[in-house]
Amino acid sequence: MSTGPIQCKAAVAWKAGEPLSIETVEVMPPQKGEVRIRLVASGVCHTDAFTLSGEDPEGVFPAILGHEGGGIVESVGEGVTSVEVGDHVIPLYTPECGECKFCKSGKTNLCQKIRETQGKGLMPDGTTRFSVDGKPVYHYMGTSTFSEYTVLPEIALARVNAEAPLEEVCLLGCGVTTGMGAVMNTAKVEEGATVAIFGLGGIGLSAVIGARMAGAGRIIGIDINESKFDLAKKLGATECINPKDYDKPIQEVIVELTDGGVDYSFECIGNVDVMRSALECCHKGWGESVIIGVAGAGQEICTRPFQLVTGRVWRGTAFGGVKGRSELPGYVERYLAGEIPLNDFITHTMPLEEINSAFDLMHEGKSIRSVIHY
Ligand code: NAD
Ligand code: AHE
Ligand code: ZN
Ligand code: ZN
Repeated sequence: MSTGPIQCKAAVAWKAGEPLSIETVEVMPPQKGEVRIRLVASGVCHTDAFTLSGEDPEGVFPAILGHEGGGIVESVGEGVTSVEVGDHVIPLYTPECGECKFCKSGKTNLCQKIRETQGKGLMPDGTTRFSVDGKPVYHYMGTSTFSEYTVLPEIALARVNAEAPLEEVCLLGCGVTTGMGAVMNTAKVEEGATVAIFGLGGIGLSAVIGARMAGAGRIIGIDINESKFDLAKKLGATECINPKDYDKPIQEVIVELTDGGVDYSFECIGNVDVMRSALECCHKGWGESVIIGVAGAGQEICTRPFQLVTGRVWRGTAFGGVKGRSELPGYVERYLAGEIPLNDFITHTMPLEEINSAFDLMHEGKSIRSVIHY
């Protein structure tokens, strides 16, 4: 049963563009249909940096960022039946209510039951569970994992096997599931296919894993930071190229390398110019490009419509098309079976007090994933 408010440490983003500040926050008990969890670990994803930068049209401040967490249920609100105190859970920024038009469609993982309030940094009842010295602090992506405790709607929690270390499977809360799912669910890459993956960070490297699992014949990794190439090759990339090594557009280089273009491409950066390259390196008649990267307010993609008229397809994906409550526990089982090398992604670990160094390492191109241990 739920208890009273908890005082704990959290990293608060007071303003866009400023470092996070470690504060004592008050976390209210879970209300009807809600669950309070104690975070054990949280990865730092580029989307956290994107929102902190001020580029996110949905960014509200002050807020507690973080959406790649793993935790243990501390208390449950009225009516909660699907999880209980002590359960190991992964927060879901894409919830799964099972009842809304989207959930019932069988065509998408984008449950919309609480999307409106989530995008405003609020719980479904339109209020926040966080405050500092009585001043309300917003939620982020419905998860706010950069806190020792957070509150989520029950529909935004995946209950997972307690044998899995939360310090590793937290990465399944966003990055690794997104990249693998984009390849396997969104594009449905088939055996023997030629694949190009733009951006070899946490998302792109997970797409490499997905492409290897799908049996792709050629997996071409593209990045301007060559320090990413060794791990990309270890995980399954058959070749890696740096656009800076060529004096012509990278799409032309890839079309030449692949006898007309790739079957599938994935943009894992959030750069609208690279999104264009990713589409245009696809094979005429059938090549499909999937946008994973998130671009800032006011940014737009463009290409000649002729690219689509002649058979290329442009798609996008969120959380790799994965339905969190029903499908994420299976990813954890695949990790436990040794199929998903999460440890390869964790280049740095640190306590919450050092969270700003995780953002520095990301911007310097030195990390794949930093994981905060609480
Ligand atoms: P990251 O910073 O770890 O990796 C980005 C990589 O792109 C880096 O290796 C960087 O060197 C490379 N890069 C940058 N500019 C480049 C260029 N011009 N050409 C080639 N490579 C370039 O980021 P991440 O955590 O892997 O996230 C990647 C993107 O995916 C971000 O935009 C993030 O917001 C987005 N994302 C989307 C979803 C989703 O559900 N759609 C989920 C998670 C992350
Ligand atoms: N708020 C941004 C969009 C951000 C965005 O696209 N987020 C992805 C997940 S990124 C995880 O690292 C997502 O799930 N999108 C679907 C959704 O409903 O938000 C903006 O541009 O407004
Ligand atoms: Zn993310
Ligand atoms: Zn739903």
